[in-house]
Amino acid sequence: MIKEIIFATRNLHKIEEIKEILKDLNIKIAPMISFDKYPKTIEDGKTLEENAAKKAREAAEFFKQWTIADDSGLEVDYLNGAPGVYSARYAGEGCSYDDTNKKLLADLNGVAEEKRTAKFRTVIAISSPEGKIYFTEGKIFGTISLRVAGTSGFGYDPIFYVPEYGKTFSELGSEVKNSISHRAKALQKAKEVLKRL
Ligand code: ITT
Repeated sequence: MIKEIIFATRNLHKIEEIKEILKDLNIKIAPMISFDKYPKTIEDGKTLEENAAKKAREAAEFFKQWTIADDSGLEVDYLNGAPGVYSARYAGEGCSYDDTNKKLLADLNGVAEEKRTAKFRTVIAISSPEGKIYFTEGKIFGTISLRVAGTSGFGYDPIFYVPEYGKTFSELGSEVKNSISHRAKALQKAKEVLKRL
């Protein structure tokens, strides 16, 4: 099994989550410091798969190392799957998490609770140093809450409501989120791939 892997992300919350979820695997997640001189990947793919593969492959070829990347999105049924692959910049380039949450709540203003169904999807791409890609995927179904609730996590966590628990991801906290989330499911599958490499 490989001993070390670079996680090609600039999102510190994702680093925390992946370290927690992969902690029982004897594999070092390379520190973000190595990315200081590394140019940001342009996420211009039309799908989560395209963007995840691009992030992983560019870093793998640059560092000549095994690399893992995550591309995630929130797909809201009432909005025909938006924001999806555009989740990070839903309220415009450089927008904050607060901006995207406000925009989504405004777009769903007046929409009844039963029509606010949504899912989070994560695609993980693992790239060999030569650019061969292995994909895994994870999903979680929920609804968009009527207002923000809770403080933990990041992104859409304060408005993503998980019916089985009666709470948003932010209210659930990282331990529960990391046991049921889209990213957790994709990473559990990625773990099986990593064990075989
Ligand atoms: P990297 O590309 O550097 O990994 P990013 O934050 O840009 O980091 P994505 O391209 O996957 O990540 O963007 C997806 C956006 O979806 C992200 O900015 C958040 O707004 C949201 N998102 C992703 N995972 C999430 C999660 O677990 N909880 C809440 N929001 C999430």
